[in-house]
Amino acid sequence: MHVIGTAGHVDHGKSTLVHALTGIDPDRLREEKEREMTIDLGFAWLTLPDGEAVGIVDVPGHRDFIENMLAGMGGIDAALFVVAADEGVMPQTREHLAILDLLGVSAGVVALTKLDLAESEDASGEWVELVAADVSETLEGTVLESAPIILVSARTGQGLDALLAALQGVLAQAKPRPDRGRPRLPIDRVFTISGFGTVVTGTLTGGCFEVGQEVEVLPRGLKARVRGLQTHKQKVERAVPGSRVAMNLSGVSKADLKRGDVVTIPGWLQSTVLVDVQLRYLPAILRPGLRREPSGERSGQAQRPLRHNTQLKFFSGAAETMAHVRLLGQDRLPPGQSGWAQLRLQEPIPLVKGDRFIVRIPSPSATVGGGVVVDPHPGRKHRRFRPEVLTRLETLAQGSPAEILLQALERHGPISARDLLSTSGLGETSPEPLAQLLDEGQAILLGPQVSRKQEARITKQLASSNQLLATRGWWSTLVERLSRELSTYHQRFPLRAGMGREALRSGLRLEAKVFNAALVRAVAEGLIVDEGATVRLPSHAVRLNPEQQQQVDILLARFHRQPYTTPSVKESVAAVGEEVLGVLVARGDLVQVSPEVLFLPKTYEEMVARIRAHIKQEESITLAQTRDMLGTSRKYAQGLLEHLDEVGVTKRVGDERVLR
Ligand SMILES: Nc1nc2c(ncn2[C@@H]2O[C@H](COP(=O)(O)OP(=O)(O)O)[C@@H](O)[C@H]2O)c(=O)[nH]1
Ligand SMILES: [Mg+2]
Repeated sequence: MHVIGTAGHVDHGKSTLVHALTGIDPDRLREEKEREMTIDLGFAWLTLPDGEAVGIVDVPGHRDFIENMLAGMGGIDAALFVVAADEGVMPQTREHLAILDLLGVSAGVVALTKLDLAESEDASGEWVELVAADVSETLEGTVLESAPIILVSARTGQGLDALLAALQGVLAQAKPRPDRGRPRLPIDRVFTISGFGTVVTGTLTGGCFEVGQEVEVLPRGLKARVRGLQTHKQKVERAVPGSRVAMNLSGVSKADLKRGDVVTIPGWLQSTVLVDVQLRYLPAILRPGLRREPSGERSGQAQRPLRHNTQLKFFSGAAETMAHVRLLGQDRLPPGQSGWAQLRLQEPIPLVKGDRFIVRIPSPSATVGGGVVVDPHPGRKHRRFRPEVLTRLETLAQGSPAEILLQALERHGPISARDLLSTSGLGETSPEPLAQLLDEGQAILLGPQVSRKQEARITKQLASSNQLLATRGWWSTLVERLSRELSTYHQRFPLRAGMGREALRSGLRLEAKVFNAALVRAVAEGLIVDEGATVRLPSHAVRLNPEQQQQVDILLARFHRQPYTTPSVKESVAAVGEEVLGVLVARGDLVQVSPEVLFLPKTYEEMVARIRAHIKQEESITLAQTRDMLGTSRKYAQGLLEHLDEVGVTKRVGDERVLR
């Protein structure tokens, strides 16, 4: 699943476009309706042509509400960057673009909207061409540099299909949000619903939540329980990363919670007030209200260098607080440059290494920079000019070997340990990071199951082996797909013991090597049962319905009445159907000795014993002797004897059978 965020100047048609694409009006507040302007975040969703459901966060464009906009940007996978074709690039076009750039939202589509208006003013289309060229130039050197530009009108519907196709295209490129088993839901709304109680919403990253689960809300560390989950107004048992989630919480009241708090699982995430960051300072203050000069000069004002000890407003996830900036290694950070800094936050915020943030000057408010959290818990105030402090930050920013490995594993999907180590550039000589990933459960081994302790111990051999590894997220997705495939199959074919391996493999679209290894682990974990040629869910058992059972009872009664001259296969099929007869044979309720002949197992065993005994005494038996001894006909006796030859009990010598 993915989430898209809108961006762009006020009144450029973002909300109207979202409405046209989704049928949902994202402006939900009364004040928004009255002022015809988005003030706070709005939410909608749509289904792409390929069937993927995508959440949309619609943000306000007005300069007074940039901070509300920031609360909606955390966790988005792609931007729907809107520029009105009649007006072109405006101040918040630039400011929102700078924010997307600082947050690293690299997937996006540009919608040049209000095409109908632009064309009614200039039918030649030259104006629109000029605006498009200007937009491309504005995007140069930013994360959206290569984003497709689509001409649309929300009013006439022109270009909307092309826009959807383009969104689908960029999302297909965006890698899915990883499941690291560490879910975080930064709260962007809190409300109550009568009869349900407290509900929070947000964009989920890092892991899944399940109904019934115990959760913790940071920074206050409140304990709560998940009473219900929804994605796009649909109830779900499990919410997945990269989706919009509404979570009904018990154990906390609305008054306990606010925008910016983070819902997570207990025991791993801690709030912090001291953070080491890599800070990028924008080249120019994106001061609101400045128009683009006719000469082509970029809007904005030359910025003064950022001084040590400056107070800035800090935004990350959906949270905001004041931050005191301590520059490390320099006294001033020149415009357009990056540097190390230690931020002291006024209020604690739960942050994780790699989190992005934005900083703004408070008054007159404007976005001045942003960056990446390098160490959320440095523990103490750094000496500002110590080389070892800076070296440590540089190393941290590059990522630990385990992080590099995990990223490579996320990119590649299941891969052998040896190939993983070599593609990530770490080499077989350093199996420790691999052991760490296995220890933490971030990576798992496919193939025979081993305990975590063993996993760590065998890492050394593993580092040079072909044993396949996968991320925990890949595995849990696979487990879900596996059980979905099998349960669909069991529903369709309730009388079959299981699903053929090959059919399952092609349903899962896995290469044989990965499939086989994954199946071994799934069997070992008891997720599926291996029936030889087929596999099934542990819960699946072949069950006859009452009508089928009745037909079976009647048929078996006939077998009991005439055990040696039994109903033929043809008659049996006529009585219960081919599938049910297959079940009876598979279960051993009947033994099939030839294409025509079936016996009850008791009769079969008795006949075999009598034939054996006869041969033991007389050295051999003929077809006629068998027929007479069993009081049956030639057809049955022949079927039985040929079957016994085949399974190796007897051997034919001329017209007689002897024991093998
Ligand atoms: N003619 C025309 N008007 C549009 C179009 N899209 C939006 N508008 C109008 O432009 C105004 C601002 O739109 P809105 O969606 O609120 O802009 P936002 O501030 O970017 O969300 C509204 O009056 C819309 O009806 C369009 O494609 N064509
Ligand atoms: Mg709007």
